Amino acid sequence: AATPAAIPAIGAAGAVIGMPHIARAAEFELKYGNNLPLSHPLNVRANEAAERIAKESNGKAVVKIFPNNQLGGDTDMLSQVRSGGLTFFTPSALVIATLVPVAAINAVGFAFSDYDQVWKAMDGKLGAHVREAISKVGLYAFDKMWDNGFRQMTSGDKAINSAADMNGLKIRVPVSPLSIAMFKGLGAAPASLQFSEVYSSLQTRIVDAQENPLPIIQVAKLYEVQKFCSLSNHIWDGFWFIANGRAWKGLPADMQTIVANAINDAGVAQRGDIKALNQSVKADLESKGLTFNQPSPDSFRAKLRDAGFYGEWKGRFGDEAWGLLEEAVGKLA
Ligand code: X2X
Repeated sequence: AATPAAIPAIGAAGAVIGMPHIARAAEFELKYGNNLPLSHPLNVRANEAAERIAKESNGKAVVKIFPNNQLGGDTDMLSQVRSGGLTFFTPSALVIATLVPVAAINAVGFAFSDYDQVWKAMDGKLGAHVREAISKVGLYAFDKMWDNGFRQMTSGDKAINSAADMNGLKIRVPVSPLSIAMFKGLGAAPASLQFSEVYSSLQTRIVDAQENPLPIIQVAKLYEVQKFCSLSNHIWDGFWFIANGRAWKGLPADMQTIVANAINDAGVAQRGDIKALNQSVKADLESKGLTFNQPSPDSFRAKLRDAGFYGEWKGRFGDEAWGLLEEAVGKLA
């Protein structure tokens, strides 16, 4: 096949390069990997941040983005950012919790009811508590968490109207102990799979259902392999933008400022994108064949309570983190 003469934004390895016209080698080459398609706001805004970093650093710092699991799935990228093979990674709170358990605190089932609660908590004491825990494993977490969204359930055979419909349901969840515990508590048969495997596992019916925010269902084309979408809002999920601790400390202070400002500002803009998409995506997904329903949270909450989910996870997260969560959302257990 002919090689196009120049696709300026795409490097040889498929990486998107912040400022490709800068010919000399950058002093600081920062590799960023993530698990989402290029069209997701996470990548759109990260690309803007990369351009700003190249410009403001006069080409000294260049961020190369490896989207869409090009460098492996979440588990691989998490070990790469720990070893320094990757400078930056954006794991969901659910996923970084395999390393930093308290990071899953925002994902307790049916805790947050809206974005005002979410950002007050994550930009406030709860987020600070989690960032502190992330720093203890040698990673640096930027101040502003990025949005994944409220997670919704999709299924292939029948709509999920209440917790009773979840009995024995084979549902894919991220590689995360909290997700497994929660869906077992709901009576389902959850399977942990990396995001890179979700589309094919639904297509081949290894699992019958999955759960993700609407913008991901759209960009990953999950409507092609699912029929129903239940607006359960069961978990609020966000991405921590993290850096390898040694690489971060190795950047001079002026570079740290440029990079942190660009990434945090892009994160705040990305939150706005997801909020806007939440309004518009449903109609698009309906036109592509998904049938929606909106169940009451009551039967799900009651089932989780009866299964001892809240009591168990209060114990696992500890009184301090649980107290900060309840400060934000009210009494849970
Ligand atoms: O794997 C998922 O479901 C995703 C994309 O939402 C996360 O990164 C947790």
